[in-house]
Amino acid sequence: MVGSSVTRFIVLVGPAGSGKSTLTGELADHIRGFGASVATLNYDPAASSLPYSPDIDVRDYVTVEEFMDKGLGPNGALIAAVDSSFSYVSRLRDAIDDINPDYVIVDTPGQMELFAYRVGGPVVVRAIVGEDPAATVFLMDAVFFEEPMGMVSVLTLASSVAIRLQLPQVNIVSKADLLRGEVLEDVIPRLGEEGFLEGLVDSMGHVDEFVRELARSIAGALHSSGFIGEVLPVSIHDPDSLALLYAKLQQILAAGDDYRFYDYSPAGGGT
Ligand SMILES: Nc1nc2c(ncn2[C@@H]2O[C@H](COP(=O)(O)OP(=O)(O)O)[C@@H](O)[C@H]2O)c(=O)[nH]1
Ligand SMILES: [Mg+2]
Repeated sequence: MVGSSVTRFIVLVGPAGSGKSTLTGELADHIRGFGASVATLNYDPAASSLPYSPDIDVRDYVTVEEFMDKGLGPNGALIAAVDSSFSYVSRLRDAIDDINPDYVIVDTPGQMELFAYRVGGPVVVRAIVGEDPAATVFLMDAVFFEEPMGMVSVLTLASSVAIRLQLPQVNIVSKADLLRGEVLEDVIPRLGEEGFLEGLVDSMGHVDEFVRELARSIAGALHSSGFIGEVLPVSIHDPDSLALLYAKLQQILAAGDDYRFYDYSPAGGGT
């Protein structure tokens, strides 16, 4: 890989606290261990301290404080900061090109409206990535996998991000070391099976029937569209899980347009 001129982008997206910044550092180290060069890009203008030293940092160009000084609250200031960072995107891209790494891992803010609803986040990501291969890793905190409604709700959010970013997306359960053994063994590996998630929704007691039917329909659509393929459990305390994530990403990022959408499993026929 050394001397390769193609830079591949791994964009980590997920709610605040889902483990993006931690995974940025750990995954970068892991990939470097295989001899590839990795640059980390912090795109969170509100990050106060990071568990890794970013090679490129949006905070060198824009901070939330300057927008809070103009009277915006923390959330509004963050969104304004990301929107305004578009003016600096070419400088960030130049900084990446100067390093010319095999991979760039992009750490993003946890304000989900940036990537699930608004156009600002996706526009910035597209401008940074350009024509290079890129994939999203969507982090779903293990806590959402304790009951079926949590799973449907966080997978729906994951699908909103996929619709907005329009990149191949790997959905991971982060902090998988916190999962109960039975969820890890009997639930996560079966999420891609037809009817499995709907079955979990059906098996719940004490749910309003309208809500049950809504969750059921959404689960069905997420499955039949091919969106819920493989959901990868990942823990920074389990190097094997990082290896598996890296293998998935290599598969997607090397394959280019053949893997344009989610169905990147070898058995899948694409969408
Ligand atoms: N148990 C466990 N904790 C984790 C893992 N990854 C991250 N964390 C913790 O989750 C918290 C939030 O992580 P952070 O990377 O700041 O999340 P971010 O807001 O998405 O960037 C921190 O206390 C991390 O130490 C993991 O794989 N397992
Ligand atoms: Mg963070």
